[in-house]
Amino acid sequence: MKLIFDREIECMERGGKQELQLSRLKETAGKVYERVPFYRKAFVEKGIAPEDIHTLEDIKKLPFTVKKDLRDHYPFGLFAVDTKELTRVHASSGTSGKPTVVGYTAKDIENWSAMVARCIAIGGGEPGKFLHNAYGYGLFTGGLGLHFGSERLGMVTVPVSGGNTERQILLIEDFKPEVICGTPSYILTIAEKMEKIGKDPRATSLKYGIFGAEPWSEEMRTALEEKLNIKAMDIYGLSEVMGPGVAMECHEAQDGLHIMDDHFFVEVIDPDTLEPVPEGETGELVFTSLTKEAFPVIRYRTGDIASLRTGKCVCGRTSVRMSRVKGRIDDMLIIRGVNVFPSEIEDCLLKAEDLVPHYQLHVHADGFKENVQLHVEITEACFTRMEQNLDHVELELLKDRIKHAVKSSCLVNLDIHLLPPGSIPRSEGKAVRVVRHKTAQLGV
Ligand code: DLL
Repeated sequence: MKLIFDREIECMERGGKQELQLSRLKETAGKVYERVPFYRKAFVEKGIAPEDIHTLEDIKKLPFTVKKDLRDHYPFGLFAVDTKELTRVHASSGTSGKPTVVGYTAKDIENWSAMVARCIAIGGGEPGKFLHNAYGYGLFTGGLGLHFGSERLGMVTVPVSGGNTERQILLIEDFKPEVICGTPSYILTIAEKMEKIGKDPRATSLKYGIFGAEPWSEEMRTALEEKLNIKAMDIYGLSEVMGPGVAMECHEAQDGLHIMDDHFFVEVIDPDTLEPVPEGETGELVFTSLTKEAFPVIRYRTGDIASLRTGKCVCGRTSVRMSRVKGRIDDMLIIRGVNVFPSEIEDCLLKAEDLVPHYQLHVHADGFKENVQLHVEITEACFTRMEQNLDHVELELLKDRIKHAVKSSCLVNLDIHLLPPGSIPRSEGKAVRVVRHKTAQLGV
C-alpha cells in the first residue's frame, strides 16, 4: 500500500507512456459514445466515431466540453454510470446560479487518492509524518481530495479544514506537522497571524507547503518560503477534471508541475482559434480524462492559462510539465487593450517594499469604459510611520513607485489605493482578486 514514488509510471519513457495514453483514450471515447448521449451527439455532429481514433493526434477530431455543458446537464446528465454506482459527489459553488456537479465511483476515488498520494510525495510528504490540511472540507474537492491522498500515502492526516486561524496555529505548534496544505493566500494569513500574536512562523516544524486552488506568483512563493522557512510547491487541479492532484511541482526542482499524464491527456490551445499552440507557448489548458468511470471528460476547456513542456526533470520524472497557471481567461482584464492577469500585478506588488500581498482589483464599468483600481495594503511598519508623518509624502511616493512598476511590467496605468493593514477581506479558501462593480451601460 505504501507509495512514495511510482517510478515505473512516473519515469516511463515517452513512447511507452503515449501507448498507454492511446489505449486509455480509445477506451474512454468508446465509453462516452456508448453511455453519454451528450457525447454521442457531439461525436456524430463532428462526424467521428471512437473507431476513428488511431493515434493521439486524432484527439483533435474530438469535440470540446465547456463548463456550460455541465450546467446544461445539471446535476447528473453527463455521468457515464448510473447514480447507484457512485460513491461520492462534489460540486463547485458556481457564481452564476447552479453549481457544477461531479461524481466518482469507488474506483475513481481509489485512483484519485493514489494520484494525490503521488502528488504529496512529489512535494516532500512521507509516510508517518504529519500533514496539516487547511483546505476546506465539504463539496469543494480540496479538503477531501488532499485528505484521502494523505491517508493513502500513509501520512498522519490532520483534517483541520479552513478557518479558525488561532486554532490552526495551536495545532501546528502542538502536532508538529512537516507538511501544510491550503490556499497560498490563507496560509499567508496564518503566518501573519502568528507574527501578530508574537510567534515566529519560521520556528515551526513545517518543511513543505502544498499550495494551490488559486493563481499565485513566484514572488508569493518567495514570500511564503521566507515567512515560514519552508519549501512551497504548487498543486493544480479542478473538480471537473478530478479535483486537486492533476499536476504537482516536485520539491527537488520547483520548476513546473508534473501532470499525472497516465490519467489525463493534456493540450494547450489558442482560446480564439481553438488550435493547439506549439510546445512552450502559453494558451488554454484542455484535459481529457483517461481512466475516469463516473464522469469522464473529453477535451475539457479549463479556462486556465499555462504552457507545457516535455523532457526529463532533475527529479527523474518524465511526465509532461505545465507552467504555473498564469490566470484564468475570465479573470483576465483587458485594460485599454492590454491583457493583464492579477498574478502579474501581484509580482510587481511583492517586489515593492512596504506592501503586503493582500490586494484586489476593482473594476468599475463606466458605460463602455472600464476603470480599474488597485487596492493594496501597506505594512504595519509603513502605517505607523505614516501616522507619525502627517504630510503623507511617503505614501504618495510609494503610490508613484507602484504605478511605475505596474506600468513598466504590465503596460497599464492603474489607480492605486493604499489601504491600512487588515482592510482587505481575508478568505479562508480562494482569495477574491477581481471585484467587478456594475454601473449603468451607456444608452440604457
Ligand atoms: O481548486 C481543486 C484544487 C484544490 C486544486 C486544492 C489545488 C488544491 P475547483 O474549485 O474546481 O478545484 O477550482 C479549479 O482553480 O480551474 C484554476 O482556475 C484554479 N486553480 C486550481 N489550482 C490552481 C493552481 C480546485 N495551482 C480552478 N494555480 C482551476 C492556479 C489554480 N490556479
